[in-house]
Amino acid sequence: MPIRIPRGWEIPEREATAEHLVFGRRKAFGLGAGLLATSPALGQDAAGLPPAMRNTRYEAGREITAERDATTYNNYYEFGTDKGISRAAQRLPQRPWTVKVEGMVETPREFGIEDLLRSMPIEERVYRLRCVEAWSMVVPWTGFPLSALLSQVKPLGSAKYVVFETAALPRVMPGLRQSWYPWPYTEGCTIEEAGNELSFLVVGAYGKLLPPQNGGPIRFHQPWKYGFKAGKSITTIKLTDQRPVSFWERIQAQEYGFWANVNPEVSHPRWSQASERVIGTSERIPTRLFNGYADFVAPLYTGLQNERLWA
Ligand SMILES: Nc1nc2c(c(=O)[nH]1)N[C@H]1C(S)=C(S)[C@@H](COP(=O)(O)O)O[C@H]1N2
Ligand SMILES: [Mo]
Repeated sequence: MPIRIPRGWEIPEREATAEHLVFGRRKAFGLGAGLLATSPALGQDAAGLPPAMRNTRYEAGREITAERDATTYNNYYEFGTDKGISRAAQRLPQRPWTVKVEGMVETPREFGIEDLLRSMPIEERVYRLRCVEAWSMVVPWTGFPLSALLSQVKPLGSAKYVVFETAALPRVMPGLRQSWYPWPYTEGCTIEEAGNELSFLVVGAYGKLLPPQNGGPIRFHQPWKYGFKAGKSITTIKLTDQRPVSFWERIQAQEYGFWANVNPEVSHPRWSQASERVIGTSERIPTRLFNGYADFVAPLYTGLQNERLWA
């Protein structure tokens, strides 16, 4: 830490298929009208999201889930316990929005979402998402590596964990009235996991600003872990030497642990994790170890055999 991640547009030409460029802040990027006119992906709703080239290092190997499915089938308990919260979530104000990065760092800082959109190495990654409930999708997220943000604040050598705290706004989140839940929704990972190249802070999806129901304006995603590890609508990122007890672990530690790495051979106490239901089709497909990302992340867990690494 910090690890430098090559930006999508820095990968060799032969690897980059340059699928689509998303032109948001046209003026800010000084793009001429000619270029804009030739861009097929130019869409009005892309305003605010900087140009993001797809990083083809991360192959999903499956068809991208329809945008409509990914943005209307959501888990976001602050808005309700069923999947149909997308309309209710529109009440979550997206601006102004700041993310505090604090705790065991040399220079604690508060970042405005606009600053992050301007200054971070933004790229698109098509990642698989596997929920612990045994369904999955494939989403083209726009964002930047967590390590790029952490290098701005310089974690201290004593920092061992990264904790994500997410928004809790009773005025717009009816779920918070269910006071037996340990709000705010909090998640975390080790500093080594945080530094892995796959650990991604997401600010967009499908070439648009990330909609609130998917965790707008900023959420986390580690595609080798069950989806509940991916905190939505993050307000604070804290570096600490104490392992955090996250939202689901506090509710039911036997079912939802700290590590929560995807493993088809380790059943949830109440159901099998061997296969998953693909959202948008009625297909069932086999689940893969580390959700298919073992090449990237398996080395993180050498020497940790005594930990409960799987959910
Ligand atoms: N703040 C918050 N973040 C959250 C959740 C939540 O209820 N609240 N649900 C998690 C779960 S269980 C999953 S599977 C993913 C779902 O992300 P998606 O709706 O974008 O598919 O978000 C995760 N992040
Ligand atoms: Mo989930």
